[in-house]
Formats: sequence, C-alpha cells, structure tokens
Amino acid sequence: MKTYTADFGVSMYQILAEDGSVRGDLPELSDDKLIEFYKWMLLTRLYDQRAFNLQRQGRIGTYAPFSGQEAAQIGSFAALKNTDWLATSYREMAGLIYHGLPMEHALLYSMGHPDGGKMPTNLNVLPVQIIIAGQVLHAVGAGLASKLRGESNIAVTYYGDGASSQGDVHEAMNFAAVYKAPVIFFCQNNHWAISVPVSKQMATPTIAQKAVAYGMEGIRVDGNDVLAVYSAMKYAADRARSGEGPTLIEAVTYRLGSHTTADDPTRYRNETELKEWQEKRDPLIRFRIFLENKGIWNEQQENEWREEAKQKIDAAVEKAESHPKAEPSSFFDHVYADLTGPLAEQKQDFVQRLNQGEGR
Ligand SMILES: Cc1ncc(C[n+]2csc(CCOP(=O)(O)OP(=O)(O)O)c2C)c(N)n1
Repeated sequence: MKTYTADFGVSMYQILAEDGSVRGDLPELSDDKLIEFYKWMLLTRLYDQRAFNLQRQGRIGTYAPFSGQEAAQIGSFAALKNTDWLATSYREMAGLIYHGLPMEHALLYSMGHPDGGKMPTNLNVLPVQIIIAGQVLHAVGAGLASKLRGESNIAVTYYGDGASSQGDVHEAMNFAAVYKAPVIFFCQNNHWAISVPVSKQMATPTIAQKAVAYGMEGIRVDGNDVLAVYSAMKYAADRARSGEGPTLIEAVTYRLGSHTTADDPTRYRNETELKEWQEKRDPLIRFRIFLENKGIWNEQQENEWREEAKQKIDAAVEKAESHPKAEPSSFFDHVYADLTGPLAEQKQDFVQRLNQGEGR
C-alpha cells in the first residue's frame, strides 16, 4: 500500500540574518523607502506602548498589543495597493495605521466608540474582526467579487496561528483555490493563541505546508525580517493580480507582550523563550543594524524620529480624547439597519434606567 505523509521540509525565507547581515537578494527599494519602513516600525512600536499605558490608565478599553510583529505588518502592507481589500483581526493595528487608518481612529476603536468601528470610506478595509477566523471568509468573498467585476484589487486576510485551526480558514482556502480568487492568506504565526502554544494547535511543523493540500502556493517567511516579508508579499500580490490565484504566507514572528491587556503571559509562558525573541530577534533591532551598516542610521536621527513619532502619537491621543462622546445607548444602533422590536424595547428600557441614574 502506498501512503502519503508530508515529510518534505519547508524552509524559511529570509533576507536579513538575526545579526542584521544580508543573506538573500535585497528587494529594489530606495534608501528613503528603507528609512520609511524603519520609521513606521518605530512609530507603531511607540504607539503600541502608549496604547498599553492608556489602557492601564483607564483611557481606552481592552487592547491587543502587537509589539514584536511590526516587521510582519509593515513589510506586508507595504507591498499592497491602497485600494486592495483588507480583512484583518484585532492585532493588525500597525499595518492598518500604515495603510492609512488615522491613529486617532484606531484609538477610538480601542475606546469602544462607534465611530472607531466604522472604517474610513476611502479605504477598502473591513471592520476589525474579533471572531477568530471570520474575516478569512470575508476576504475570499471580496477577492472573488473584485475578480468578477474585472477590477485589479486583490484581497488580503490576516489571522493568527490559533485561527488556522478554525474550520473557516480551511473552507476559505479551499474555495479560493478552486476559484483562483485573488486572495492572500497572511498568517502571523506569533507562537501563541492566548495560552495555547503552536505545538498544541497543530500536528504539522509549519502552517505554510498546508497550502499544498489546497492546491495553492505556500511561503514560510521570517516574519521579523521586514525585507523578506515585503518580498514574499510582493510575490504573492503579483501572482494574485495576474490571475494566478491565492497564496498562503506564514510569517513566523512572536508576540512579545500579553495576548490582550486582560491577559498575564507569565502564567503560561517561559521567560527564557521570551528573552530569546526579545534579545536576539527583535525586528526593529535587526533592521536598525542593517540600516546602520548601510550608513543610513545614526543615534541622533533615531532620537529625532522618536521625538517626531511621540508628537504624532500625542496629537492622535488628544484628537481621540476630544472626539464627541458617544451616547451610551448607541451600542443598540448598529446591530441591524432597522432596530428589531425586542431590541427597540431593550434600548428604551436602558435609556430610561440611565435617565434614572442607574449604573452611574
Ligand atoms: C470563534 C472564536 N473562538 C474563540 C475566541 C476567543 N479568542 C480570542 S483570541 C483567541 C486566540 C487567537 O489566537 P491566534 O489566532 O493565534 O491570534 P493572536 O491573538 O495570537 O494574534 C481566542 C481563542 C474568539 N474570539 N472567537
């Protein structure tokens, strides 16, 4: 009897080694563009730290930090067009801000303000998804719709290693491959689905190899190497745009912080593992060393860029905090186009109780 197992190796695509030295073909990017990548990674790292602190001060709600995943996000979004369709989870704020989501808008979302949940109409970005893997199906729909309309926009979905064991992802990959939908499945393997390690998530050594079973191309890329991520995404985007169908990209990265501000990773995560990623594989440090070796980074510049970033973040916080407050009852308003009878009754009851001072 002939049986099959996927015993082929899946190698990791890398351009910059952990010490910042060049190991692969550099993409054609100007020095200005390289500096821009770094400045965006720095800005979003500082944004992430500020957002975490704002949550601790009670100024925003539950927040999902993305520190450690900046290269995976900035590198991949940089290879897309502003008009491409994006369907993301809650952890892609760095990428979305790079793509054009105003920072104050991202903060309003974290404040639970209904205006933060509405995506700007000049962007083809679907609302941030909390339901694990739901957005993956939506992206296939958006990509297929683009194709049927004869448009050149592709659709990209972002999800995590945990999401990769949800049925939705497999249905979406199968459907996209059959219909050659212009879709990129970008899985940020950050090693943890809350407290569940990737080794308990699946029996295969990689996520990328799953592409084979669906009849699509798969790439395993070092998600902390911004240049490799950019090149991988550009390759997949070119394929999708030229009608060659979907690609699965597994970006191997690491969540340095907690799952959300409601989580304590010290309860389940080994300190040595964290240190290893923090000290040896931080995507900002690696790219900074590359820029320094190229003679386009120095400490004085770094300080100026940090100051510039801080000012941008301060201005966004001020804007978000001075945005008109939402009516507490507004959370009833966007469930259906027209409020159903029972919901209208609940809203009326809620407003009445609020007016009587209950819950204040
Ligand atoms: C359908 C569904 N099941 C469970 C949850 C609860 N939940 C929230 S985040 C999460 C883990 C997600 O991990 P992963 O997909 O790896 O993404 P990450 O948060 O690491 O970026 C789970 C199980 C949910 N939001 N939706």
